[in-house]
Amino acid sequence: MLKVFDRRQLLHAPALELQNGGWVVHAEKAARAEMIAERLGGLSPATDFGRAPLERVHTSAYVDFLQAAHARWLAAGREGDAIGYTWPVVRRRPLDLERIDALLGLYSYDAGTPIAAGTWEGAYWGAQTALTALQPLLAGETRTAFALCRPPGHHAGPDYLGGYCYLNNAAIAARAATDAGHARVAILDVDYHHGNGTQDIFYDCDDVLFASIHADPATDYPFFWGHADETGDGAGAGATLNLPLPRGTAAGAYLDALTRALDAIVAFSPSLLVVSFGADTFEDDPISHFQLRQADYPRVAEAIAALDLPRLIVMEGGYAVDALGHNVAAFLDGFGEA
Ligand code: SP5
Ligand code: ZN
Repeated sequence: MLKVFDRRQLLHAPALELQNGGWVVHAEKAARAEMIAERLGGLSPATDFGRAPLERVHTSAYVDFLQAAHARWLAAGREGDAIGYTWPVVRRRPLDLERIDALLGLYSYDAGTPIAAGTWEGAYWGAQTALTALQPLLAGETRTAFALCRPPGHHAGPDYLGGYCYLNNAAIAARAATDAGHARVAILDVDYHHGNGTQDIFYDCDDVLFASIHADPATDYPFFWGHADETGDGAGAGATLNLPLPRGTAAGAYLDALTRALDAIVAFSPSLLVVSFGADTFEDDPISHFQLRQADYPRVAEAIAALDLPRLIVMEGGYAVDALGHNVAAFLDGFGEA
């Protein structure tokens, strides 16, 4: 199994996020990736595929913004991490605003996702990590590849950041796979949180299926997406499947939902699978409320492996830092490859 990790991702180091009315130490720490890398070993660095594959899922205006945002923040006389405080919500319209605060509002949807000095470089190499791990799958050289991406990606949409995510690593890889000739690609999202960015990117597409198992957005972030009645639009009608589960869900009900998601993937008949894997479904995760144990992760992986599709595993969330390396290793073990 090829495992890709690029240390330049560690340059992204946001300090604080707004949670429950106060500023707290940011949960998406560089130590997360370091713990996983240390536990796994045998990792390869990323190759540079440039900006073009990023712009197949994100608008070039958004990518330009992300690349320049922190410099604009400093130029406005600020210090520390760039973060918005005004969002356009329903009256959003195409105004040509220049001010950094307006741009931060325009291109983001939450206050948990600051742009720090190293964010562009970290996120850029996160996307390249996913693209690098995809290559041996495109070449038919392996069945399983793991992209140790950080920052995560599944909350980042066509033209917005949020949920600790800036560039949608899984979506970039999925689109690169269809561009390379895969007629249909499925994305299975098993992070605790709904992958709203991935859903938005492919909502009207018929060549990428998005299936997600996540905490019910009636109680959990990101609230405004991930409800069961969101099923896709236009040509993509029926190519989005949301399976929200209540807080407290443990392995039994989780694996039942997984069976439903896998059945939908089989019915779609893709030739490649991208798995957005978050270990924040773990019982001891500090910001999440499912009850999966470490021993459940190989069972989840075995069910996915039984589809017998080439699969790219892309790292998303998981905030119980001490257990994270072990949970990821347990998941990867379930694919039965060295
Ligand atoms: C990639 C990913 O997992 N992103 C998650 C972003 C979640 N951001 C908001 C989390 C709010 C959790 N509030 C619970 C506080 C517990 N003390
Ligand atoms: Zn998550």
